[in-house]
Amino acid sequence: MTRDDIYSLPMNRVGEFQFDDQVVQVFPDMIARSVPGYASILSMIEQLAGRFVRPGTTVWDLGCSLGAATRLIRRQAPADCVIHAVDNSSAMIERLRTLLQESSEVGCPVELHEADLRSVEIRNASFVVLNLTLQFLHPDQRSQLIQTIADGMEPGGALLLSEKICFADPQQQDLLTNLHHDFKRAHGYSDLEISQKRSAIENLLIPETLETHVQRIRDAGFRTVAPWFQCFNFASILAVK
Ligand code: GEK
Repeated sequence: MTRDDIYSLPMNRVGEFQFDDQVVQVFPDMIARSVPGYASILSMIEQLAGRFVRPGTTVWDLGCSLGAATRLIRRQAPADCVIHAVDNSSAMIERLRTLLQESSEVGCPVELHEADLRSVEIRNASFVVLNLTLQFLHPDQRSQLIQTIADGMEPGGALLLSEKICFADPQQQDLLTNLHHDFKRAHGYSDLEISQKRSAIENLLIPETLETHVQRIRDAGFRTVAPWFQCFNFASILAVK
């Protein structure tokens, strides 16, 4: 795994973060050292796939990056399912295509889509994953996407939403932000790297509160909405239609 040192040297001007070739090279290391609980969430996605993916249905991994969730879900999916892995970064999709071709893993078909997740037509879905992706969509566009997912899902199907979250209470916000930065430091990021990455991503990744996410999912018609995981300022919600 190539180590992420993209922000290790001082930059005159920190440009906006992009999911380009440079990021693709280091992505597994970057996400593991930046998102507390990432490995635990992935492992639970596999467990949830075992429960919710139904024969003859579709599965959607929206903002799939290098397909970490897709590859785990595939282990659990019946052979007559189709997993749709969607990402609008061509660098991510091309690398995922290569990883799948080189892999000896077998399972149901995986269709790769280099596309904006707002443009996909979801039908006959039993399991939809938005693992750390909704946060990159403008907040005004989030309800429409969640409604599209709800409408395209079979009764009993599940949505897994993981996000970086924020807090209404300023003291809680400060504390959990500091704990997240401690996590990054403990995993080898310097203060310079933390601060330059923050500048690169702050206008792109817009966190909302857990309550806002839960309400939006309820409003879309999911009958059970269960926050099931939180580590500092990252949380994951399971919603069943
Ligand atoms: C994982 N789920 O490893 N349409 C499609 N893709 C998008 C859009 C969009 N509008 N906006 C962002 N992306 C993965 C991790 S990473 C999380 C997800 C992170 C894509 C973007 O190209 C990137 O690959 C992914 O969403 C977010 O389980 O880097 O913090």
